[in-house]
Amino acid sequence: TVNKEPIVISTWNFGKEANSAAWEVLAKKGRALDAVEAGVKVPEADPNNQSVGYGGLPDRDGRVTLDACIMDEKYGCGSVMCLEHVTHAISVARLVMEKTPHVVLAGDGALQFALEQGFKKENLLTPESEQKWKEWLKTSKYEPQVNVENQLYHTMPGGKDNHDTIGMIAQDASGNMSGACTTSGMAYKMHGRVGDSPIIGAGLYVDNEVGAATSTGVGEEVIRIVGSHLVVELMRQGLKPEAACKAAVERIISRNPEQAKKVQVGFLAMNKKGEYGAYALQSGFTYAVRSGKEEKIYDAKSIY
Ligand code: SD4
Repeated sequence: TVNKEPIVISTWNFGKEANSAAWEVLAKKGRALDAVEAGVKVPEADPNNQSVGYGGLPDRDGRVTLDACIMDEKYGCGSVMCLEHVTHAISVARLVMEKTPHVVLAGDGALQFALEQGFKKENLLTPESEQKWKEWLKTSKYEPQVNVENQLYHTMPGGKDNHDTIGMIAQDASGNMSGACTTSGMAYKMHGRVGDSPIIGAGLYVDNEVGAATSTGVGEEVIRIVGSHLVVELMRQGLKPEAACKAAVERIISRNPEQAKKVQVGFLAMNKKGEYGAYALQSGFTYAVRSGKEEKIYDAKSIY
């Protein structure tokens, strides 16, 4: 049976405020797609959130580059990768889906499209984020370092600087599901680096027949297993959301157990019954739920 009581879930503690914005749409029997866009715009615009949108930590060249994607109830999807100068990457991703024959726009082309659609060119690097970057430059070599992202993740487990991509999934009063995922990506990444978040099937996947999933953490690990799509397919085979998320996490471990101990990846999923669950490699992954029945932050179970 398909759940028709609206519900929204999203990654990390700040998902709570984002869920509230999504809930305003859902409570009025609005569309899940509109709800997830409205929801993730909240952290995108928050300068205190240094991992999404405005105020996001820059790459090692000092440039804030955003990754985002959105998916509706009919396999419609849109994505922007490495987009600069526009806070609401998710809204640009939605317009890629609705106004172009394409699914993905990247870099300069994504910016060009956004400006044509009326978005204003902004500076996304706040003084606070610039300061942190300059501190980072003092000790970090200004050249690609193998596993620098892993070191960053490792030193900040669940920390503010790196672990806070928002992925959101909603189900509306018609029982339809949609999802959105948006991030400034890994702090101090190489310029041009794209994570899992804007890759359909990796950072997000929605199959309105089955359910939806999203991910957060070291994107490289998620891309290798096409994580969110994997979680959805496991739910199709009958696994509950939490069990499906756990199986995806175990897939990451099976590839390289030593590496998996050092990094964080978390999955969050919901099925058509409105059942939800999550699982992470490391402890510290939290997610927020809002429905007619509850407004709550949960700690995800984890392997380590
Ligand atoms: C990325 N998955 O760019 C994102 C980062 C992230 O919490 O989730 N941070 O790889």
